[in-house]
Amino acid sequence: GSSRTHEPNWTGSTPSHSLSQQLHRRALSLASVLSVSPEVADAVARGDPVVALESTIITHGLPHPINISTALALEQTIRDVGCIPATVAIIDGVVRVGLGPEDIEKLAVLGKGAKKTSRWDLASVVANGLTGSTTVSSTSLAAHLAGIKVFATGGIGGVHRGGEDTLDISADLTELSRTPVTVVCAGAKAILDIPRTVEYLETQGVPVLTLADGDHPPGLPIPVPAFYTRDSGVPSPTVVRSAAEVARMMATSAVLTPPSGLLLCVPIPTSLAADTEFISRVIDQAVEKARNRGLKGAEVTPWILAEVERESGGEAGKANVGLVINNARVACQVATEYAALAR
Ligand code: PSU
Ligand code: MN
Repeated sequence: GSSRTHEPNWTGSTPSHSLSQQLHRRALSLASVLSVSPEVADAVARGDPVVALESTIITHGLPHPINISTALALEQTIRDVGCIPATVAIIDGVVRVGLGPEDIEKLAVLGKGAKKTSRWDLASVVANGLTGSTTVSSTSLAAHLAGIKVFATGGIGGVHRGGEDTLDISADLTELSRTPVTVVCAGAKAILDIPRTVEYLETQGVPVLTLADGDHPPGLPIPVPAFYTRDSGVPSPTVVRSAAEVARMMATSAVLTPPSGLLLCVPIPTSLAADTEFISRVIDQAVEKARNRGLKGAEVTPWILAEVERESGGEAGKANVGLVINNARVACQVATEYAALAR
């Protein structure tokens, strides 16, 4: 006969506990769903530079067997400059940060048999004990939970062409606005609407930085790069000239504009870049085909990427592998500068 608010009693055995206390007692510990490899955990604890890597590029982004060689080469590139790589994936219902070569090979062989997993379906894949690859959004999230500040990938997701009607906007963009990790990429592929992608990042308060390199013609404005090519036609909102400058912005953003991350775009080196007219034609045709097939949701990006690879006759694949390695090197420089600042 008390006047206290009625609360459901889940177990019938703990009537004195509030619902929130019961939920809390039943909650999983983070450690039971997220496992950080000892090597990565030690490096993070010491404040040494660690660079996270995603796994959707392994399962959905690149064909077998260059997905294996690229994933292993990425890790080696990071080690060669004295940093620790942390490839992220979900293996049998556990988010793993820091994979061994056997896990990488398993994912590479699974390919599209692994579930491409963003923040959206992360809890469902884990709760069901499945194996999945992580996109930029879920990799950033896992990296942050593990204490990692920098993440290297090829291209990020963005606003799809026609996104003003479909609202197909990658979860990568909103993740950047709520997770303090710097994502190093070569821009967004021109399969996307790059001007709207940059607009959306502005709305979400995500700094968009482009690294100026020696390949830029002097005197011209620096554009946001477009993955296979160096110029999307969109001027970069911010231009940076060194990894140290990026590290200072990360430190500033951490205190002034939390919890947002930063997007660092690294233009593809001129020697690897695809011919703009050729690749635009291939991309336009692939996007049109995807539209005619009525593709929706998570399958859109991998389907278009595979079509571009196929139709470009090797041109796209060559660019792809080279630029991811280049991005990993820049990510190491940023992670090293940030680690030095934080000491
Ligand atoms: N863009 C690429 N290569 C990729 C991807 C995007 O050039 O491999 C992958 C990344 O994992 C990215 C994801 O996070 O696709 C975005 O998918 P969606 O558009 O469904 O959000
Ligand atoms: Mn989408």
